Amino acid sequence: MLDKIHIIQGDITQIAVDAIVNAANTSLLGGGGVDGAIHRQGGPVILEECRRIRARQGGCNVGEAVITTAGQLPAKHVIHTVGPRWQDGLHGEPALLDQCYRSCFALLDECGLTSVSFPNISTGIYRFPKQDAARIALTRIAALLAENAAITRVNVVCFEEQNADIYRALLEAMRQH
Ligand code: AR6
Repeated sequence: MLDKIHIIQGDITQIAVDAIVNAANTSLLGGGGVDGAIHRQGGPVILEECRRIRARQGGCNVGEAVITTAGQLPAKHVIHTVGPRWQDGLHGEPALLDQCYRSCFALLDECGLTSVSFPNISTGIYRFPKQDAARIALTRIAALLAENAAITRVNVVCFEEQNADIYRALLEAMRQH
């Protein structure tokens, strides 16, 4: 399973996969960080679809996920999930971050998608501690891969070198066990 996980340092918008995950907010109307990059590169069609989803269900709750087209991106779909904003760790932030990964995998399964790229959800503007976020992400991704044999590739795309180092070290430690 762990051999299906690839740590990549770079820009998630440039990689062709079935779905890239966006670290969105509950409004689904765009923002800064990776959300801004995805909407900028993908074009207005993504926002149009987000608006339709918003009209139907009133945005997206923290820990949940919705799927749209990927517009002009090389990926086929964008899965928008909303990570928790870090307060002090006592407001359910770890469980909510874990739930983001579960929600994304549920959509991959539902839509029959087999390859996905994740950004480091919540670790930018939402300030989730990077090491903790990486542990939660990799533990959950490994567990979900064990349950879903159809997924052939999971990229964890780190924009920052520091995150890439954290993820590589953690994945190596998981391989040793
Ligand atoms: N490719 C991959 N990762 C990226 C890219 C990129 N092109 N750009 C930034 N990152 P953030 P959050 C990394 O702030 O913390 C938005 O305004 C970044 O270095 O994008 O979940 C939303 O609308 C960091 O490691 O998302 C929300 O309001 C990671 O992506 C809020 O920010 C996540 O950082 C969500 O905050």
